[in-house]
Amino acid sequence: MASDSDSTVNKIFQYKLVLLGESSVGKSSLVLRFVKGQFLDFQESTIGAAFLTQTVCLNDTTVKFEIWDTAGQERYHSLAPMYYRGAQAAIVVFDITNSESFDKAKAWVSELQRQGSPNIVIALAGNKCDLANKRSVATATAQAYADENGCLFMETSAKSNLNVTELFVAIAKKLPKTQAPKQQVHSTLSLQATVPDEQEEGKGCKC
Ligand SMILES: Nc1nc2c(ncn2[C@@H]2O[C@H](COP(=O)(O)OP(=O)(O)O)[C@@H](O)[C@H]2O)c(=O)[nH]1
Ligand SMILES: [Mg+2]
Repeated sequence: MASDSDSTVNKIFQYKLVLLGESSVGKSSLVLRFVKGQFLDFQESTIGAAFLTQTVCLNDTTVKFEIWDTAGQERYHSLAPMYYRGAQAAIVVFDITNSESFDKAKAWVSELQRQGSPNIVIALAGNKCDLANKRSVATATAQAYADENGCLFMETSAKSNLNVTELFVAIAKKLPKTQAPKQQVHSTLSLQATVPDEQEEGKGCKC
């Protein structure tokens, strides 16, 4: 009989993750890269928020992310608490070529620390690191800020697919696995979730 420790049994944990950060830093592009493996040079700006899901497989657990990709414009700021409320994880994105976007990211981290879930896992992503020749935020500066504030930190590029899956996997590993597993399935079964039409489901597990 299969037991919890049986290697054929896979526990699924589900978490709400929100992306925050100034407009145009690449939030939607990071999600598109992670969920669909695509990149668009002319990514349409997000209106309100978009919802997508994707799963990652760790050794003996599967982590399903319910991803809320928010619009970065200031006029939508008052809506943000709706999306980060109850989120167990957040990715706060800035653009390494834009130091104002780093200031804005710091403001989001403070807001999450004050008003987000008590044990929220926050990851700071310095995106567009393919544009290193236009860099205006030093890696060491962002890393030091992340360390001081207990955040994960990675430099990413949605364009050249650098550290995108790695970022989500690092978050998946850091999230507490204490909630009741959503369900247990044998690993030979395909992990097909049913989602309403307007939601986007990532194709396949990012294993
Ligand atoms: N060079 C480069 N451009 C990027 C990257 N990520 C996003 N972009 C571009 O930056 C612009 C804004 O991206 P978008 O994902 O809409 O940003 P959002 O407003 O934060 O969701 C788009 O033109 C993207 O193609 C990246 O990693 N490198
Ligand atoms: Mg967007």
